Amino acid sequence: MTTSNSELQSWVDDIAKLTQADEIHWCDGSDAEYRRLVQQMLADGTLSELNQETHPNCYLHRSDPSDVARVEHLTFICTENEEDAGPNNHWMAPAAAHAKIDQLFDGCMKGRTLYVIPYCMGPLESPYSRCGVEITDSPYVVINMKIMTRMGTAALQRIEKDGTFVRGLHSIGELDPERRFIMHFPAELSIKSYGSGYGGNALLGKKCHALRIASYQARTEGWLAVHMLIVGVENPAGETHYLACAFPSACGKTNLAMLIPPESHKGWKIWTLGDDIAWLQVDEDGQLRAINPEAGYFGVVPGTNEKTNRNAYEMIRHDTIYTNVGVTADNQPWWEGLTEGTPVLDWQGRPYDPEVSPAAHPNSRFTVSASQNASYSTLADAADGVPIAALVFGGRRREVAPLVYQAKSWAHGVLVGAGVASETTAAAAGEVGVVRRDPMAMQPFCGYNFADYWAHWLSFEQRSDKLPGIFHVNWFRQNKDGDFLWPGFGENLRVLRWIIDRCEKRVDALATPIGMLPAIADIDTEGLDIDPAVMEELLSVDHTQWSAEMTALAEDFSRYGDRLPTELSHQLQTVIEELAAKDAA
Ligand code: OXD
Ligand code: MN
Repeated sequence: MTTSNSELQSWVDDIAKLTQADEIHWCDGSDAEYRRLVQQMLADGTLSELNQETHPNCYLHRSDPSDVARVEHLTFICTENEEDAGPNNHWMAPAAAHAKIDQLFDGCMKGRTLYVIPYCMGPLESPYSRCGVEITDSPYVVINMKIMTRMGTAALQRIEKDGTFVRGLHSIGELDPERRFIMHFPAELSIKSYGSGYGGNALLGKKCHALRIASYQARTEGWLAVHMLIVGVENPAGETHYLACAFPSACGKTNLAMLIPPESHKGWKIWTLGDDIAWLQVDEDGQLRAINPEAGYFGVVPGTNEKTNRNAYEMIRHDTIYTNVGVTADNQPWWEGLTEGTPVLDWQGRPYDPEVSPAAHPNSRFTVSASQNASYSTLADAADGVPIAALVFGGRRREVAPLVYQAKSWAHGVLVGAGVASETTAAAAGEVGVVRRDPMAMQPFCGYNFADYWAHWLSFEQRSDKLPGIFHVNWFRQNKDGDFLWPGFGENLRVLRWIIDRCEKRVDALATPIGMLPAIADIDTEGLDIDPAVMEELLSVDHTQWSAEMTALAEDFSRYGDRLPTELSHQLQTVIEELAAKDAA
């Protein structure tokens, strides 16, 4: 008997039998275990050493070239009723899904070690945290989970105390894209993932547990799992406000979480609590609080440099696992966007030829402990999380969305979140600038019908009269020539300051049909070389474009039929009517 939790013990026994694993290893999460696995992977070629002088304890993993990203078309939510998964998910009936995937697991660990990874999502002592156990045959998954979660003996002790855990079964299988599935069984709090070693498909604590399964569990338990960074903004007087911000991918979430205040903002400090996922709870005083369920960052490498994200650039110079980057002649990691060094090998280990491939895969990743970040907040370990002053949604929009606006109410804020959309970037060939709807930045991650998710969000208004303000930002407005209107990066602090001033009722705003906008004078542009006419453009609301935007949103909502909350339709209708009334006036 390896655990006093008999359900866990018998599940591990059953899986060992099904997969016919050679050996079973219960992970204790120790540094010695990590080092042992690294040595084993260096010996079998799963990892290679990077330059240990310039990058101590940094390793490179090259994944199978067919296995470099999340696979949304192979990701399923398996609920008894298809409508419960909603039009936002791929669905399979649970019995059919189990049958299909168990057949793949049958005998798949012959000759391999089965690792049992007990992990805790969130601080070990927090009532808001939830635990899981991942079974995997991939040591790469074990070492990544060690960085990304609180993993090992302490987590197992908590599981034995709580008596419950999310079950995640994973095998890399043959890494055959034809034999690859990521299945979620929300009612059973379980996940089965086969055929991929890629982070989002294989590190089951992250997207599978902390977003898809947690969003479902949170609905029954009265909290929210969201795709949001958590950041603290400290002013020169020492007051800190915490914001949770949701953005689709390629919108600079990690950069915002680690923002470096510009020269003009002496005395301001930014504290990172999380860069990807937040779990939100209302406390007994009605205050919304957030924890980051993760303990590390699994971030996109290309583009990271001293200018775009100095904190990230520095934190990945040691004790980091790199996946799918290029290397220089002296074995340093190299990626597009680095200002020094020359790659000699690309991410597949081939001689670098820019005609053939970028040096680093565009989705190459770093895995690093959050504590290595210079702006890391120790409150990321606080059992009661941090109080949230504002929730911020955003997208990449060349036009339409102003630099910042505030929702008129909580319910209107849910509409603002449900309306999040973002333009695809140059990385997606042939589709540059195409607007994709990504409600709450959760399109690939909501474990149930979005209509029910929005209803759950709306229900919070009945739970508290102290909910935070909801805002929308857009750092990506462009002029007709395609130049960005707003400088972005550290200067985004100026916009966060307006948001905080609104929360503290220190500044007025202008009411418009789409929400409350800043007066131009209320965004501090001191020291910025920005024309007042540009600020005017950044803070304008084009009624024709907005009417079209609301029509597109109504069309998207129509997919949800009767399940769409009446309150959400009402909020949308109000914006449409106010836009029409202004036009008529
Ligand atoms: C991520 C993602 O990796 O959102 O965080 O895809
Ligand atoms: Mn993410």
